[in-house]
Amino acid sequence: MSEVVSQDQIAFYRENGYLVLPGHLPKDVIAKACDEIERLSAHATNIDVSDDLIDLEDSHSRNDPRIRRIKRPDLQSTFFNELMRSDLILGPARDLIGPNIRMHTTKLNMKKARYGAPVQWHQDVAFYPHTNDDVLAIGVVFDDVELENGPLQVFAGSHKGPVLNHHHEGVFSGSVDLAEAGLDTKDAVSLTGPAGTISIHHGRILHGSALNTSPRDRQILFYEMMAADAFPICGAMTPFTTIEDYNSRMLCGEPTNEPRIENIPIRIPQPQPRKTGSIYEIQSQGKGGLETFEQAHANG
Ligand SMILES: O=C(O)CCC(=O)C(=O)O
Repeated sequence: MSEVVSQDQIAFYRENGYLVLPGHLPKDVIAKACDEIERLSAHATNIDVSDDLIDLEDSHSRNDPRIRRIKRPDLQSTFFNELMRSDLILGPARDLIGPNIRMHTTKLNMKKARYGAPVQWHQDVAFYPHTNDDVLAIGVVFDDVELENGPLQVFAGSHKGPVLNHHHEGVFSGSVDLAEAGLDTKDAVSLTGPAGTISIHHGRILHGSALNTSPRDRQILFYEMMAADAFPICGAMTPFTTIEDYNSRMLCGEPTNEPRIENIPIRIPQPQPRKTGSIYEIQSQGKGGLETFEQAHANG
């Protein structure tokens, strides 16, 4: 018996590697989340460079604050921490990867109107390979998301394929060259929906999102998690200091020290690039770097 997701939806996720639950969050939760985003964003007016709390767009200044990402909202906000532990988020996750779940990380990608940064094509497990495939990310959108404001895009079914090359000139660059992989953006599915929609994507699905040149924001919060018996492979970008610290990231169910090992494709994200602060910084050191708003417009 599933909690939230129907058997058909579970079958869809297994086949395609993603699932969208439109309008999943109630309106009062969305309103509170927007207040929290505003509160956490205020910090940007006091900083010139990215720090542990906020990742800034290159064009940021204190007078014209431009936030690319609010880092670890679960640590900065009781509200976002409680939301992560609520049935609204864990119900669908349990339906897909079972009762014992550990958090990997959280992040709130802002993609603000007119300049919000793109995220190049990648697979999450290229950053953090684990011993089995029960790894997923839940994306919660706080704006109506349509084609124009940079929805998350996925290649349906790619979670069943290999982990693609995420290296550039011998160094991990966190991004895939679509042409090299024989893929075309036009074949990607855009995960759109009204504010409060959640998307769930498999750790191995190829995904990314475009620059937001529209007049509307697209703020998305990712809760990344895995089955408790999925353990990071040596070399993964998963912080692992002690088993106590690792187990403190349990979201529900019981931890284990018996990893479940599956015969799945794996690549190790090593050697690491010079700057590793966020996916944006990692990808900016790859082929072509990150396209900025100005470059996109210069290119028409
Ligand atoms: O914000 C997005 O559209 C995608 C973000 C993403 O895939 C990531 O941060 O790993």
